[in-house]
Amino acid sequence: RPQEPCFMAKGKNNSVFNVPQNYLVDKYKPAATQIVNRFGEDAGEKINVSRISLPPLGEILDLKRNENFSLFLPKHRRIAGRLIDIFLGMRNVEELLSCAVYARDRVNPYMFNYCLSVALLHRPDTQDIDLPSFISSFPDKYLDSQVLGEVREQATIVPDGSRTPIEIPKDYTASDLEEEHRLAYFREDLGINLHHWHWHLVYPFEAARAVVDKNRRGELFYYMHQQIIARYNFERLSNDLKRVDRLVELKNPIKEAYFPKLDSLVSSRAWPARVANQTLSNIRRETDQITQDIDDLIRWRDRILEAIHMGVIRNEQGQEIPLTENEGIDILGNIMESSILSPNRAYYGDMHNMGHVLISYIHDPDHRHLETFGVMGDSATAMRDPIFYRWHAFVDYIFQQFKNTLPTYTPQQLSFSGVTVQNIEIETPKGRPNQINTFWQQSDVDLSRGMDFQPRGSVLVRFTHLQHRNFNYKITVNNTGGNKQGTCRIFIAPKFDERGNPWTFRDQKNMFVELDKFTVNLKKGANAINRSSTDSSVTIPFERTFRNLDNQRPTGGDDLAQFNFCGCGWPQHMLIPKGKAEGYACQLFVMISDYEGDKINQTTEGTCNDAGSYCGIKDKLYPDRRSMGYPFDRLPRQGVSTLQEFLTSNMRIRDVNIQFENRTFKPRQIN
Ligand code: CUO
Repeated sequence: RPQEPCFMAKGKNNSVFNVPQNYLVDKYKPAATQIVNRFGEDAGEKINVSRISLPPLGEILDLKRNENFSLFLPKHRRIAGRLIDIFLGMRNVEELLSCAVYARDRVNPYMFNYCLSVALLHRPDTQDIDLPSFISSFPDKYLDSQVLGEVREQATIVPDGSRTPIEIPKDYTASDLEEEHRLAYFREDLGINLHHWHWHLVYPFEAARAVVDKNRRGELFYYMHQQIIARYNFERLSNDLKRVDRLVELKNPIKEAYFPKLDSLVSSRAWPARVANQTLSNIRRETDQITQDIDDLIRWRDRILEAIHMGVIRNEQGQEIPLTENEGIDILGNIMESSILSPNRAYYGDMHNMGHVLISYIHDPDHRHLETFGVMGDSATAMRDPIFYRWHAFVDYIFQQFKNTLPTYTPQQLSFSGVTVQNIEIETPKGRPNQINTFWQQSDVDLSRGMDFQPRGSVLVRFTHLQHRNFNYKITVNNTGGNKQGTCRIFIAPKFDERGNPWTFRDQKNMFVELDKFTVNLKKGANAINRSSTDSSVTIPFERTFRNLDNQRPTGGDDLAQFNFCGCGWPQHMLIPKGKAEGYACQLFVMISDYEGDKINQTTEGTCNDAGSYCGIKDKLYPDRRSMGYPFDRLPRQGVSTLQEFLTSNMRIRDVNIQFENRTFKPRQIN
């Protein structure tokens, strides 16, 4: 197809796009030929972009290119939804490419990246196209702005090949005077923040219904965030801090401060900070088309609590829908978040999202200072801020109120006839039995994709993160019956509370962190189950969290399909909480549940299927029929007050110790 003089943009493998001239934004048109020459010189592959009849972008362009983009803002959500629909509506990949190239230089870059990512994840014809790691597209959302300055400097001065990694200090957002800073390694972990971004990318709360309406997505919103709070509390106890206080009084000063030290490369502005003891205000920001009172949130909370205690919600038509034992939590998740699946957004509101918004505008509620939102306004950055956990502890508290109304599990429901877990052990090669070792590790990640400099070449940034030694679970199960299948569920929790006292079951159940879940085949007699910590159904491997497509692109087929969707998954390096230098007493819990009650009839092969616990499986049903968090998702039956009393013979606990060594191991290179 003949092409006019074209504009070129650099892609991977040094590729360039041949673009029809009318696709250029006006300011580049006079310089089209020079631009072609500049970018075309060392081009490897040339990709022709066809001319199509382009859809009007209209309101999508209201968000300027140098503004920040937040999915929590209703207006941004709405226009992002439009752009997603445009991308999804393209008839084939060729048209999608044309449309994306046309939109790229006009639309806000954060929004463009988000919408195109959602479209690529959901179009049937783009399943073999991989998404670049978000950190390499937008390093500014993850890294100290000073480091980005150094990256630019090094890229300009030092030739590729002679560059040395730029080290990010482990402590850069605060000092030890601030006790919350003890948790910075968790809150600011690159992998955790990437997981959270991906989770919300896979489970958007507003877009075409077919995109939003995934199996049990409301319940997964509850469970994935419940596990974040459980993990955070585990880390807090490991650092001699008490469990996080939920944000109850929305009108009282918020004692936690946070200074993110991030600069947006898109807006060339610093992300706003929050000083200690700031107070939320009603917000009224005309440019963002948002007016929201704190009292609205309080009203929504009370209506939701009323629905929980009445056991029914009222939909928009005024009909009552019962909150049932199995599906109630899914409805409630969609109401609380809220998503477009909420049966009555007008009445139950948009509580969790608006909490993010109110908090993120605490510093400029009426836009008089022309400031944008803080880190709580973006799912890529929200988990950095201590207030995220206080807000989500509050959200989780409401979910737990619902769970507390459900019938408790009876011993008959929990047990598995003829199956006894006889022994469980943790084994680390050359390590002590039932001890897990944690330490600091450094790793390098290449940031060159997200930085605008010439000539290119990799620039490595070296960061320090928590890590643990890989270990194995060794589980012995006796089966007095014939061949059968079970689901092995593995959790861990601290053995004692903040005061050093043993837990009551009703408190400890919320502390259990899921480590793994997998199907086992049991034969008659003794069965030895061996499982590596690296096979966890919760995590994705380090390389996938940080993948850089320039160098790590798989060759095709199943590898590529696996590689695609699945930036969602808890980072493997954060599987195990930090523990303590003197050792930290924990309880490992293993249950073999009856597969007949767990089974979902589907195949899970070929798709990204290895981090199902928190992320589900792409285009499939959630791979476990039980309530998420089972068996710790409900209050215990009458008469049970401790974990020991809760156990049936198909469950077992074992004391394990998490031994933290305050030593930093040298880097491995990611790409
Ligand atoms: Cu993931 Cu509040 O939902 O951030």
